[in-house]
Amino acid sequence: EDPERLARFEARVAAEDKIEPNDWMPEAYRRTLTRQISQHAHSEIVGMLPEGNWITRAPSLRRKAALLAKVQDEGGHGLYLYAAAETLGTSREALVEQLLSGRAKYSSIFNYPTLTWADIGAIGWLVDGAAIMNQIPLCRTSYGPYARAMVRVCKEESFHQRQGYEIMLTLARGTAEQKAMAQDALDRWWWPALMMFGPPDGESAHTDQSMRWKIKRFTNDALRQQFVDATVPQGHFLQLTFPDPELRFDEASGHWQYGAIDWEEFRQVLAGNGPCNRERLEARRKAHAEGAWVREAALAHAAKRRARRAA
Ligand code: FAQ
Repeated sequence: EDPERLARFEARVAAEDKIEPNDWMPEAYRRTLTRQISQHAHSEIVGMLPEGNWITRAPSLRRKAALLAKVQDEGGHGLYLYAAAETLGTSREALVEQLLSGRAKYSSIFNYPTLTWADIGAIGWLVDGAAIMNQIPLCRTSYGPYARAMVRVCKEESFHQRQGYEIMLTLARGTAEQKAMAQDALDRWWWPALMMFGPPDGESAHTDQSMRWKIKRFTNDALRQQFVDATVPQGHFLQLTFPDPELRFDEASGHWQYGAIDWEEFRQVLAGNGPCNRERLEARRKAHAEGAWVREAALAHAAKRRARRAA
């Protein structure tokens, strides 16, 4: 790679200039962004499945309308992010094919099942809460189309987080049975939510380079700590208990200290052995196959219009 062009690129990144699709960029920058943005898009699309499972069983019309809107937002985020990834030169068809063939990753969190209605509350509170913590800094990421996409996505995520927390609050103030459901959901989602931030900094393959390119603005562990600090008081307000006997406030640092994360579980989920990996990919493959006629019809329609315009 031309050292002069590289130096110019690095100077622009250092000056907080946004890199745009037609600008020169190092191939490795393009590759890692395509990887991260497409994994993010896949996560949104696969992330519709655990919650979609509860749309028909939401306990009231109001809850159903809010959940339906949330899941539709996630579909929108996915499409928005695929479009941002495409500006880097890989087609959406190719990216989707990487997901369906099992070669591309998507967030580990969506391989866990939603067993009760309280899980919908816990997902909004914890999973969207973690997503916001990770995505607010991405509004300042160095690649323009990704940064701009994140602004809108974050606004919608904060509505998602509130609808989840409000479900938790209702359950936590409800009957003993409802409170037990809320506690059980927190017990099952807490540790997987902490894993969403990725491996510890010492084992993170991409963090150093991505921080230098200002793709990532904080490390995985820094964001995980911010999330714990923000979320523990919220859980205490609900009068729920975190499934971590080592969780304690450290006066000296001003942070909540947490116990050891089971990274073996994380590795297993990434390797395809989580509780729902197979089911999730199966659902996506089926939806893709059943949507083939829509893609064919859209192409046929576009071809007809082109022919009419040419005539
Ligand atoms: N799950 O070197 P690092 C949402 C992979 S929120 C699976 O640290 P990096 C909203 C990583 O890709 C969820 N894989 O990697 C929603 C890499 O593998 P590779 C999506 C993970 O990229 C809410 C390897 O491990 N959000 O969808 C995970 O620097 C509710 C080494 O890791 C985003 O994608 C994981 N948890 O940092 C929807 C945010 N963690 O590619 C529905 C954007 C790591 O070398 C309902 N992404 N890996 O094969 C990011 O900020 C970063 O990509 C990180 C990982 C922080 C996720």
